[in-house]
Amino acid sequence: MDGGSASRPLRVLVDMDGVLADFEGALLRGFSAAFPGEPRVELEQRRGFLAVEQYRSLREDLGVKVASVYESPGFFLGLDPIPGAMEAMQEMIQMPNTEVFICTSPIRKYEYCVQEKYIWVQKHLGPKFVERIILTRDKTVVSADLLFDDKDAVKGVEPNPSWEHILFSCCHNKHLKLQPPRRRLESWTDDWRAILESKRSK
Ligand code: T3P
Ligand code: MG
Repeated sequence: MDGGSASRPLRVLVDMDGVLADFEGALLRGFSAAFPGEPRVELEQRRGFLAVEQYRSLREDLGVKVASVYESPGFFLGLDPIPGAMEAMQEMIQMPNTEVFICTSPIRKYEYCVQEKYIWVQKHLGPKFVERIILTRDKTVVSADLLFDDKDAVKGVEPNPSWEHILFSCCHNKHLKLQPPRRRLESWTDDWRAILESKRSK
């Protein structure tokens, strides 16, 4: 069912880092290149959303070192697309009765990150998606039906966000057991279309 012309369009928010753009892969590569002699956290060993905390737990000074990688100019621009993500977004934006937005947070040291996120979207998804960027440190105040996000707990000032958070699988969250009714999307080859349809029929 496509929702029909009388029904309200389905509004979908798609996170950027960890969902469209491979933050973790680039971080490990960047860290290894900048600090070749230092211990590193392989992707299979990643636990917890913030890489800086896991590196700090290895050795105090490694936190600052790993943060310097994603705070550097060119980091966010150089991220690889997550497999299947660009194709899924191009398909989603064409779907009838569907409104898709990219909903992403800048890092605190925003100088390069903000501009580079815009350029990345222009380069990999095109100008129509640049029009659809929502840049915010608080996703709970944005209204939508769905949010695909790799962060295990998306928190903010609104205790009851309008969207259902679908946890997008990423190295740091793969091991987490979700309490029902929470749902996951394992990858963009998994059935994201069925998740959209499940919200339309409600
Ligand atoms: P996004 O909202 O697109 O996932 O925190 C700011 C952005 O950087 C946010 O982007 C998430 C990403 N990020 C990580 O994915 N891991 C980290 O350890 C940090 C510091 C940021
Ligand atoms: Mg993310």
